[in-house]
Amino acid sequence: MSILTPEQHHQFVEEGYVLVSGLIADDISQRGAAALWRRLNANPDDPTTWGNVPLASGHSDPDIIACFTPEAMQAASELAGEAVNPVTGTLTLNIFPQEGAWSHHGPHIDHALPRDGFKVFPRPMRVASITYLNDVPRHGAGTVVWPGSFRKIEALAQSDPQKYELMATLNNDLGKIDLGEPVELLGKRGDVLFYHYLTAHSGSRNATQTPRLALVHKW
Ligand SMILES: O=C(O)CCC(=O)C(=O)O
Repeated sequence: MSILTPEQHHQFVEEGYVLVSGLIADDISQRGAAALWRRLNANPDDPTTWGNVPLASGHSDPDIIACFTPEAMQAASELAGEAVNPVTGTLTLNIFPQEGAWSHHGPHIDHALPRDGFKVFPRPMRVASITYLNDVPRHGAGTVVWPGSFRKIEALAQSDPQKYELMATLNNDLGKIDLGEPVELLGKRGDVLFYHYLTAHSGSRNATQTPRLALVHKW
């Protein structure tokens, strides 16, 4: 039986992303968040402990890894089109409150660092996920996505497969196409965003007082 609804599958196919609300049970995401705070050596209730937390860090704490629940793994597998590998460690991206106005950082695609040399075809990953470990209000560092952008980016790649052999080259040329209007995704702890490997997306500034904690995992 499918864990995702036909509407959720449809959204992923049409728009290149889907935010699955409440995919992670509340007690599991709560324990995951508490474990991540411990691992970051910071206290959610004491902003004086937030200063030295790095933006990105890898973790394999059992309570964090437990957030990759059977339901989340099944959803990832459904969208990947094949069973995804079990998770033993994950990257976390934690965006603490920042001074100044909210903005996103501009669109990018993943796996596009020149030194990595990832190719566009065949796809270098099956599906990407971002699991939110706190509620993400407006301007609270929600992920920004460009709906349907994966089709336009794929068309650009196919327009000159030699030129666009590498993800890095394709990423550099995103400015050449009209990606349309972006959407700032808002959510709750336990929601999981899945997106297609060619979906343009961006992190965004955190203009609230609440840190945004998330697990970022790509299969
Ligand atoms: O932190 C976010 O919401 C976006 C993360 C991102 O852009 C990425 O993982 O490539």
